[in-house]
Amino acid sequence: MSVDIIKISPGFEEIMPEDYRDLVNNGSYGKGFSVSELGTFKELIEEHPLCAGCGLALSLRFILASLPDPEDTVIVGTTGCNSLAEAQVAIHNIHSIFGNQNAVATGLKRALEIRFPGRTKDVVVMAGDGGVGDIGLGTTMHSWLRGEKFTTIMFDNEAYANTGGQESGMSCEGTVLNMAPTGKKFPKIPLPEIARDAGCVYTAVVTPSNPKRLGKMVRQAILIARELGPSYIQIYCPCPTNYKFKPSESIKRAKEKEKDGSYPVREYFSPKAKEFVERLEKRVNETG
Ligand SMILES: Cc1ncc(C[n+]2csc(CCOP(=O)(O)OP(=O)(O)O)c2C)c(N)n1
Ligand code: SF4
Ligand SMILES: [Mg+2]
Repeated sequence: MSVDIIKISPGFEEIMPEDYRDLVNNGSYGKGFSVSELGTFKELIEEHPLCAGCGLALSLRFILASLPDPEDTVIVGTTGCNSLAEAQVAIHNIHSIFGNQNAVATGLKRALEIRFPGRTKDVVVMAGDGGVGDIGLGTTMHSWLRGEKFTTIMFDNEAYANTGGQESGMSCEGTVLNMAPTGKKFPKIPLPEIARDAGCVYTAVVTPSNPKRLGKMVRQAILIARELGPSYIQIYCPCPTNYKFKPSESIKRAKEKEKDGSYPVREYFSPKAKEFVERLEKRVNETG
């Protein structure tokens, strides 16, 4: 739970693998790097097993590089493609039973407040559209309705990808997938709007086509959740494997969906969240 945990005990520097030394010495722990500096520090994610061109893997990299305090963050995940990558992440993370992630995050956030009074510990849920918006919707919604102070991030690949391509509530109407051969009969769930009505003080809908924009939203969402209440980020994650396009076309696809209106990038701030962000920005401008 602290940067001290990853530090190498005196006398063991020579024995630890090069990779580990690199992470401790050059990683983003405690240094406040931003996503635009990727490539200048050791990343928090190692080689992962996700498919080539996976928009979810790319988004995860950007999120990890944007966490305000990675050393004081706990990720709560659940079954889905992202859970296969979370084992490679050098941040504390919990794998909860499918759909339970926001209930687990609630308990964890409250326990951390009791265990570490006066210290900031960020809890961030990261899960797929099936986990957040379908099978876990009950726990997701109730954490929002209770005003729990953590961020929920949905990797929205518009399918149950991990299980071979079923439609999800977040698939668009008409979508044909391996296991939805006749096309989805219902429209996409308007979860960002539901999140707002359920009490999220900040919501963002975005794609990984612009890393800086995504990074800013992630940071904002976490800082707002610390102070004010639940925040929600929904990231379109192109899935070349299930949607059957070339891995090299993922970013192009994300940009097309932004442009054609099927994935409009947008943000909502409650009045208090707006005020909070303006204060933060003012402070950053004043201190340079
Ligand atoms: C309680 C429970 N129900 C169903 C499953 C089977 N299951 C595993 S992953 C998954 C779908 C995951 O979809 P999503 O959350 O969108 O993640 P993705 O694989 O698309 O990243 C399902 C239904 C399970 N593991 N546990
Ligand atoms: S199936 Fe899709 S979402 Fe899952 S790892 Fe492959 S490209 Fe990514
Ligand atoms: Mg999915």
